[in-house]
Amino acid sequence: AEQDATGQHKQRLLVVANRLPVSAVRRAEDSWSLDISAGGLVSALLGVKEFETRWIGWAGVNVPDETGQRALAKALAEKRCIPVFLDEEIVHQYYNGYCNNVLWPLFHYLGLPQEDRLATTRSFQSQFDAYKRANQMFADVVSQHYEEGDVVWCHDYHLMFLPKCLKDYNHKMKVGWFLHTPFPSSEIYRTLPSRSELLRSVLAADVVGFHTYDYARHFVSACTRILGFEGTPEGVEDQGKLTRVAAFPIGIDSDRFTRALELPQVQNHVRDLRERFAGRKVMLGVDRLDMIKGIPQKILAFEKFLEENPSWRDKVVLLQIAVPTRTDVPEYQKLTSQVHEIVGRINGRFGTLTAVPIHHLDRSLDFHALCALYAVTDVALITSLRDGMNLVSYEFVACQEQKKGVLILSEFAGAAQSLGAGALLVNPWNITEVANSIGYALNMSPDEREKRHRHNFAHVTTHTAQIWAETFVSELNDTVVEAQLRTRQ
Ligand code: ADQ
Repeated sequence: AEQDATGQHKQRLLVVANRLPVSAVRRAEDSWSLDISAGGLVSALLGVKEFETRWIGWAGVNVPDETGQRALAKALAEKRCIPVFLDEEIVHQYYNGYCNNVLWPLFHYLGLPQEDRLATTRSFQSQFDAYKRANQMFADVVSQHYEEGDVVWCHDYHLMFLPKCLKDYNHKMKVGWFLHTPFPSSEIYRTLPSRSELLRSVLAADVVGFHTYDYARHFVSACTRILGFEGTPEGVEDQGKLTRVAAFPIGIDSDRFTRALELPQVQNHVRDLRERFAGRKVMLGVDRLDMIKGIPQKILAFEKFLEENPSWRDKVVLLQIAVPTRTDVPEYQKLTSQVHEIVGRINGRFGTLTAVPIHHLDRSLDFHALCALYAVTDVALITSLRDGMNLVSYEFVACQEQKKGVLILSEFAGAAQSLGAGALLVNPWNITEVANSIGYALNMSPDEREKRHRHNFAHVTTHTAQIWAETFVSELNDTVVEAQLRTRQ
């Protein structure tokens, strides 16, 4: 085990998430090559220096044979990762089914699947059974590796059943759970057939965290209305047992972005992009291609702006970078063709022989290209219909020290609560309002841009991912586990 500066053994933090932060490619029967993804959680947890971190999760590949499993586990161990092996049927029912077809849309206010969407993956009940089985498999792996004194941090809507499984295994285990999506109003949440069982399981954790105070409040009211438990300023109480519920807004590793902007290859990218779009203002959208991101609504608002402002038509370009995700879910395939159709129509309508108003890319960009794009952007357009936080808005702000561009941000993204004073907030469903905001942003005075940017930049550089992780983990570590309290009395 690692030691800290005073030579003491560091406490271990077991981070459990559906996906490990690696992508694994099989090279031979017993050999794998691994690529660690540098984004989000990984850089957040690099900041938590007083703990030795271990990752537990699914590697994203089906490995049916034992030789392959053993080889993968060995390769992952070098990266401090521990695999949970899920077979194809479980992935279909648990991941594609219950997680992405039931919980994801419900938590983003899109409601439960109707019959036709459900039919492709059988019933709620069989999906929920698979969800519980999968969560139990995660719990089995955690318990095999758990040592007394470890702190366990469970992530996201995939693992709502995990806190209970872990406490059943060992009630002394310190367990935290954090939700990266919104938690919806209890009026939406209570349509979920397995609503009580999931709430009870989450409440088995010692600390339950959300991005915003609103999500925490929605969760507490779901517990009071559905389970009849008591909501207190500290959290949720049932027969003297308190589960701490609080807001822990995530951030980004802003230094990673500001440092990247100084690299020669990023500056070359910046120069190329400036030349490419000389004489035009650049508007940017970067999203996973997901219905919650409001991409069709955004493009329609841009169309309305062009329609009403002919003088801008050859002076502005919208770059929409949309990385496809969950491509085997039919809803996502439908969204892709819908977006292509709208973009094609608008480019046909307003394009010329030499230029089109919308560049739409269906792919992800590497980190350096992304930083360069953020840096040359005049107006970022983020129109999520619902979004837990939205880190793209933070990344854009981090890269704008020179340009001081404008952020147009959906009021339904968690980030609206932290960047609201600097951004232009919009209701993404109101196409007219978004079109007007585009006009306002493009014409904004340098003074106003500077003032708005200062506010956002100060927030993004002080509320970092590292501070988020540290705050959550230290709050968790400071909780006195109920069982310990009882034994002391
Ligand atoms: P996401 O829905 O994935 O995350 P977001 O917070 O914006 O949304 O993070 C996306 C990340 O992927 C960003 O780091 C971004 O740079 C990257 N990305 C997106 N599109 C890309 C592209 N085309 N090319 C390259 N990179 C791209 C979920 C929740 C959010 C919450 C986060 C963290 O839905 O609301 O903020 O988790 O908790």
